[in-house]
Amino acid sequence: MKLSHHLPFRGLLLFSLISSQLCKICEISKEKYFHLNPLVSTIIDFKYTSGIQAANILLSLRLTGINNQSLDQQFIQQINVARKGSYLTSGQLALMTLALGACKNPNTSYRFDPHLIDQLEKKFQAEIENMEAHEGSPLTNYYQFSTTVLTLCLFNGKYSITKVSQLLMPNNKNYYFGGQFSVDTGAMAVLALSCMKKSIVNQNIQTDVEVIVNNIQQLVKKILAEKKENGLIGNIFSTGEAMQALFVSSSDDNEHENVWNCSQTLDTVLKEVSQGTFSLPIAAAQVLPALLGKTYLDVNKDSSCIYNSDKFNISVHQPISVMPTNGSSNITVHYSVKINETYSITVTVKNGSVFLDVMEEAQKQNETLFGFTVAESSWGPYVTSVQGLEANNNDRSYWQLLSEDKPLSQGVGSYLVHDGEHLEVRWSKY
Ligand code: B12
Repeated sequence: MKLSHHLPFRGLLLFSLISSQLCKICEISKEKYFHLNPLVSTIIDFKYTSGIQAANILLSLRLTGINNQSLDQQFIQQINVARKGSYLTSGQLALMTLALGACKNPNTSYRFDPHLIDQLEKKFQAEIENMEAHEGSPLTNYYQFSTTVLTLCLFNGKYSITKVSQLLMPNNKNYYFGGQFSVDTGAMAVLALSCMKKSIVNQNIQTDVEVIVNNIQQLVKKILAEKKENGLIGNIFSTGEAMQALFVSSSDDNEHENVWNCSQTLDTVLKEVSQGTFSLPIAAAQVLPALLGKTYLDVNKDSSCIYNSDKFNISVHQPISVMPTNGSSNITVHYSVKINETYSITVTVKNGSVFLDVMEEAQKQNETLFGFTVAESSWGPYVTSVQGLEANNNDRSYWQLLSEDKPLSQGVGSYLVHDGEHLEVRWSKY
């Protein structure tokens, strides 16, 4: 009796499992692999990486198999140093866990440490408690919360599926920054939810499937709504993870194929690769798996690492450079700090300068109005305060970067400024 009651459901689950294995993945063809060389060179130029960069990079190399044993060990060591060194946020620990557990290094001294999962369960709990105490705001953000859930799901850690399904509802405020849907955040949530769906199916659990599938479908709609005419999804830096989300969810959303032309997206990304857009190792690491048809759901702690770097003609000594060669002439740039009032200055900097150079020049000329601080992060320097006013996660405040009144898609350390441009740092809420 009990068995027959479960039969239609089992049929549905089986169908869902089979169709989820049939999901459409487009990847670049072997003849085009050489296009990836600049990306790979940037990624493995490990001397420039911090702990969290190392985690993103190792994860990317292990998923794609563009790796060798000595590189693998160097990155593991770097991550282990970072792990023990300082306080880690939930997302940082999750990314390190994903990277360290993505496959098995044959050297037994690099065995996966199961304590990572216990520690991550505590981080997950702390995120939940913060949301309960602070009107739904996590300690970090939903990108990190979703990465944490994804990791616990992949490594069989403890988390409440029901709670997470409710929290990852598509209308949640944490998917938005200043009213704008964050494609990166939505993509990470789709990956987490897709893993949860798969594990529910495997364990034959009935509850929550509908909510999870509905969340995936709605989030995918929001991601696809951010698709641009040239095929990018969100911006160039969110496109790789958005592709991963679309790969794993195509069985939950039949409209995919009509709405998304995967090869157009691939072509546009490859064009950007050739133009040096992915000059930061973390940016290169985040886009690489999708270009080779891989997703974070391919992490498998029980499989042996593949060392297949010979497939690519890797030139370790030629990472992409963003700095143009002509640094001798000067340009004039207008710069403003906006809190309630706007404080403006015009400065002269060398051609080829980045936003940070402009801020430094302005600070030199007037420390009171243009004094600022930055903190080093995996994406470069992050502006933490201007005029002594500090950004704060608890009240969702930050210093937004703009050019000609439009938000920038790069940080102060990367964005190349132009002659006559109007730059601004604006005290904002997200
Ligand atoms: C959450 C988030 C934010 C939050 C950060 C605060 C918070 N509550 O966590 C807010 C909304 C404030 C934010 C701001 C900005 N962000 Co943001 N952000 C993200 C997001 C979605 C997740 C970051 C994260 O938690 N990573 C995981 C953890 C484990 O890594 P982590 O290194 O410890 O994370 C920290 C840093 O990434 C830092 N951070 C977040 N954004 C940025 C951007 C830059 C340029 C730097 C240097 C650091 C930084 O904050 C994180 C939490 O402490 C990423 C998406 C992605 N793909 O990574 C975009 C992303 C990193 N952000 C981006 C950008 C462009 C910005 C802004 C420059 C936007 C703007 N026009 O002002 C500003 C930063 C301005 C400044 N003050 O320097 C880009 C960077 C692209 C690039 N090539 O540099 C990304 C990739 C999004 C995208 N696809 O465009 N961001």
